[in-house]
Amino acid sequence: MDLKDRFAGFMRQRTGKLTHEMVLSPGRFGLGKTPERLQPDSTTSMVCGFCSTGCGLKIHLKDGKAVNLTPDPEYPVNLGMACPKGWEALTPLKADDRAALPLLRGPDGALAPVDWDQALRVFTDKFKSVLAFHGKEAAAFLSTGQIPTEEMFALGLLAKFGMGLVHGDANTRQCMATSHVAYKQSFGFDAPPFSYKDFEESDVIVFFGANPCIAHPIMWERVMMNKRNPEIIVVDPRQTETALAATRHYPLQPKSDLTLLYGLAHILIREGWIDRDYLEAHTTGFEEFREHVKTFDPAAVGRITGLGEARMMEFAESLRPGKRVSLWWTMGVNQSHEGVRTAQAIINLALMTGNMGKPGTGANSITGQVNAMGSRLFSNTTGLPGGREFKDPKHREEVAGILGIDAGIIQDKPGLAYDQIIEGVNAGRIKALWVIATNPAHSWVDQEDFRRAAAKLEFLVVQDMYHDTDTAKLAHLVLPSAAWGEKEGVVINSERRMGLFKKVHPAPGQALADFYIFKLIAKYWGCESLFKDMDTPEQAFRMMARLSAGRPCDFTGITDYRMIDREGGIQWPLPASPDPEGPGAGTPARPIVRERRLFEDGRYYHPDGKAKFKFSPPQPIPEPVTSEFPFALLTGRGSSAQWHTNTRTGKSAVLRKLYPADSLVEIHPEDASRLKIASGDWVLVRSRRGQARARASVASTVQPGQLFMPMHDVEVNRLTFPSFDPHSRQPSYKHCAVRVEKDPS
Ligand SMILES: Nc1nc2c(c(=O)[nH]1)N[C@H]1C(S)=C(S)[C@@H](COP(=O)(O)OP(=O)(O)OC[C@H]3O[C@@H](n4cnc5c(=O)[nH]c(N)nc54)[C@H](O)[C@@H]3O)O[C@H]1N2
Ligand SMILES: Nc1nc2c(c(=O)[nH]1)N[C@H]1C(S)=C(S)[C@@H](COP(=O)(O)OP(=O)(O)OC[C@H]3O[C@@H](n4cnc5c(=O)[nH]c(N)nc54)[C@H](O)[C@@H]3O)O[C@H]1N2
Ligand code: SF4
Ligand SMILES: [Mo]
Repeated sequence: MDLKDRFAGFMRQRTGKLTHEMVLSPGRFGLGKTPERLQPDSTTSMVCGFCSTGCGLKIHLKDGKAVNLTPDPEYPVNLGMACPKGWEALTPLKADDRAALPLLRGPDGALAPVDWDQALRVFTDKFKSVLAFHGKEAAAFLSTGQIPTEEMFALGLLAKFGMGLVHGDANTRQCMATSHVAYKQSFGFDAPPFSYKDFEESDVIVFFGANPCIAHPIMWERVMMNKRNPEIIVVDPRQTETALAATRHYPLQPKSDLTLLYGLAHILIREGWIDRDYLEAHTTGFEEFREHVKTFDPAAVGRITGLGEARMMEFAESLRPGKRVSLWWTMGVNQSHEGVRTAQAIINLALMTGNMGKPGTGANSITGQVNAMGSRLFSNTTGLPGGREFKDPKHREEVAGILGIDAGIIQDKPGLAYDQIIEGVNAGRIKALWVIATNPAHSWVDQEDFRRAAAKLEFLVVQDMYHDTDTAKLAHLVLPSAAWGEKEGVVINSERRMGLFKKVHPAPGQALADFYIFKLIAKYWGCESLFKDMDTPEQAFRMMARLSAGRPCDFTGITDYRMIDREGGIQWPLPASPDPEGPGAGTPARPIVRERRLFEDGRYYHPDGKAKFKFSPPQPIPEPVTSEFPFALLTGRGSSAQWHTNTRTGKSAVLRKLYPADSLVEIHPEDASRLKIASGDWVLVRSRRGQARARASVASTVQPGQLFMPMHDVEVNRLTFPSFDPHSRQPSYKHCAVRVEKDPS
């Protein structure tokens, strides 16, 4: 009997065997059949649940269920546009393999449906016994940038303050850790300064390791709305869709960005193309930086990067003061063994040329997942809520005071990073792992390592909207969750805009919003008092607003969800009027404008109000190519219709038509002809760790000696090499040494 039949049987036998409380108040637990607060036949707006662009979508309801959607023409982000994933956002909700009931692995080794009561008892018993027998450090969680902020916040409270777990991290480590650390060290707070309007207001737009035509198509549309005839520069080893559409492409050698950026700084200083007044008034450390880049002469840098001296000069000249230059980066920078220093070298260029705080400027990290920014501010993993630090006693006191808990239960260190958690499992120190809204059995670098860890765990819980993801298949317990469209909460996009998820569709079976799963676990654990006054996501949102007071991300001026809805999303910060009794009480301290950038006053968040130059010498590539493994393998997004591990996008027949049926590897024609490989041939790509099978796509999009594979194929991370940025511990997914041959079979 397959799982679907077992579900049906279970539902017939045991309908209604929910926990007492859920039966009494189904609406509260996300079980209600009609969306709360919405008219059954109406149209409402909310943000898309895929990428960090955060487009507004109009959802059309019939009989209380979403039946269709159209992009929102009023929303300031997308102005009526959407990419294929946005248009198809409702389809993945209706898939057959939605997790509709908790599943528990039985003595026969198979997953079988159980009711919530049993699932929650097993969860708490197992975690409690692991902690009791092996200590507080023996259990951990891995979470996500893809659930609303209230859910991340609830998980952080529950896991760290309620269950007493020391270790918890998220897939944002794979994605945004580098930008987070880079901004914090350079600006004093993790604060992407831009607004999407800056795409339209620049004279020169530079993308470092970013492919927005595929990964952020609506941001690219905003670039296309620029009427200033901008120079669009793409720095990427590959000739991507974005590089083809740009005015200039610099196909540098993989991982030579840091050298390139220091070389550019060298030329700018040598030629006097810098903004001395800005440096003097708003930065520290420039003199040391000037010394540091002295040795990066353009001839040598031109050789190392493969760009040559003349193109270095041409590039530098584009950055000279007088024009509005905006510098953008994504995963080609973040996923590197020296990502933090590379991101900071981009920040340094913006500071040197005075390209900060003005229209069309900025050192701008584009985020990836819909709520990467929420996870950076409120997840309680690497930092305490509100961008605070675990190690700062004052911060611990503040958080404890607002939450009404004892500051003594807040640990004084952030806990292990993702790779260290996996290592802890493999070393036998971590015995129980709870995975929420991420699919590491596909996405984590070095799959062999992850698979070994999964096999070693005494207890693996996977909380997902599907019961058959690669990770869920390995779980001892699967907790079924409601998804985007089936629950409410706030997400924060790349330009710091808070947008709303709404409940416009019932969740399948007994799937619950993650928020309510966390609350139920708190109840079974015996720590529900943590959620005092937080019965709903909106009440949790108000608590988060209180925690943001006085922080750079202060959003105390946002009083409720309706305000976010009405304004078309709101960018942080938005502090409340300072006088709680005065005439402006409960209202924002300043007018809400549709698009707003940071640092217009030149004041940064370090105590001296200045931005810091951060730098260090470039380091060798961790796994260089050799005669045995002569190709550099690059990985990344393959098409605008695919989302990561494809659990959602793979469910749409429309999207499936928009991406290749088989996994592909791009190879340069010279290499292909030498290896007698033609387009469409099956080839084997091998690294020191494993092997992947894919069809060759022979094209000069990659340079000779390089291959590219989309990350959406589960085999890719059998190949990737686990090296990490020392400051952010973000994996360097974008470079490893491989060989390729025609598949003999
Ligand atoms: N369609 C779609 N959109 C998405 C996603 C998705 O899965 N599908 N995922 C979202 C998420 S979470 C993220 S993080 C973003 C990622 O968005 P992007 O970072 O734009 O996408 P990637 O393709 O991962 O990487 C960008 C580029 O980095 C280049 N690169 C590789 N090595 C180097 C290098 O050494 N130097 C430089 N300069 N470039 C290099 C690659 O060739 C690639 O073209 O996309 C988001 N949007
Ligand atoms: N080789 C290579 N590997 C990479 C990358 C790369 O460029 N190259 N990029 C990395 C990056 S930037 C990222 S962000 C990661 C992404 O990697 P993952 O996070 O593993 O990818 P997703 O497929 O988005 O996984 C999200 C999971 O959450 C589930 N889900 C969706 N909505 C909900 C919800 O509301 N609640 C719950 N509980 N579950 C939900 C989905 O079904 C899915 O199983 O991959 C990383 N891996
Ligand atoms: S660009 Fe991103 S947010 Fe906009 S519709 Fe596409 S996936 Fe959704
Ligand atoms: Mo990401």
